[in-house]
Amino acid sequence: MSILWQARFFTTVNHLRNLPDTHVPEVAFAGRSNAGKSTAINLLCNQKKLAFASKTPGRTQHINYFSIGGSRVGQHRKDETIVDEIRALMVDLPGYGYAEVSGSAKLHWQELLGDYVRRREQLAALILIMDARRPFTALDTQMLDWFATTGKPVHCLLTKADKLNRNESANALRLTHSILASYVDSEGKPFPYTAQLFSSLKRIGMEEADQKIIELCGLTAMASPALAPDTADIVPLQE
Ligand SMILES: Nc1nc2c(ncn2[C@@H]2O[C@H](COP(=O)(O)OP(=O)(O)O)[C@@H](O)[C@H]2O)c(=O)[nH]1
Ligand SMILES: [Mg+2]
Repeated sequence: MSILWQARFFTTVNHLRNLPDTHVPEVAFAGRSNAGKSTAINLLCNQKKLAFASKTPGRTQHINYFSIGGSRVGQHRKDETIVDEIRALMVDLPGYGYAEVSGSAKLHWQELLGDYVRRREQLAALILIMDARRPFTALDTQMLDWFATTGKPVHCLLTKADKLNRNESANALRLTHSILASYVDSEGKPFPYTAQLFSSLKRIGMEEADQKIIELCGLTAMASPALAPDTADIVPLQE
């Protein structure tokens, strides 16, 4: 059981000015619409309908917040004592690149996404969801370029890996690593960017994604106390 299974709906936001006044780390999920973002969030949180998954892409034009830790937050989110118990937030960003969204609405959302990822201080990391068959479309690159200005970590989930054979999967991952490695800071140091293969259908990469998200949310110690080194077992060497 993962701490992500505790995730519950927190709030929906339509404008940046309405972003919650919370102070816990948030990890945002971004990706082209239809890349498999909602399905991945639902699977990782072990809930069927937490994030809205749809065969009609582009319909979820809101920023949806899910909280981890804290009870009854959905019903009592004005109550500060309860908001204080929240440990982290998962943020489901609107999918980009949906062809049938009108020009002005598309622009509104592109700008909102760009502003959010560049300016939101609480944002600790980005999970970039890309179809493993076509990673780094122009809009994915734009998202990464925006976020790169912050120097914060990115973890890429190459989804629908079940559609690729072993060789194709390895190539997709290699391509992704080489593109990520091209992001360096002013001293030439690589950014903290990682990537993995993922499939909601075949449950490929679940454990790795779970651990990575928990780590990026700053919840590692709390989530897996059993994995902490047991110092009692370390016997000093005798001379
Ligand atoms: N084969 C396969 N299909 C998937 C996978 N994840 C999602 N899908 C399908 O891709 C479509 C879009 O998924 P959705 O999660 O709504 O994408 P979103 O727009 O990024 O939130 C749906 O028809 C899903 O059933 C996967 O891992 N493998
Ligand atoms: Mg979705």
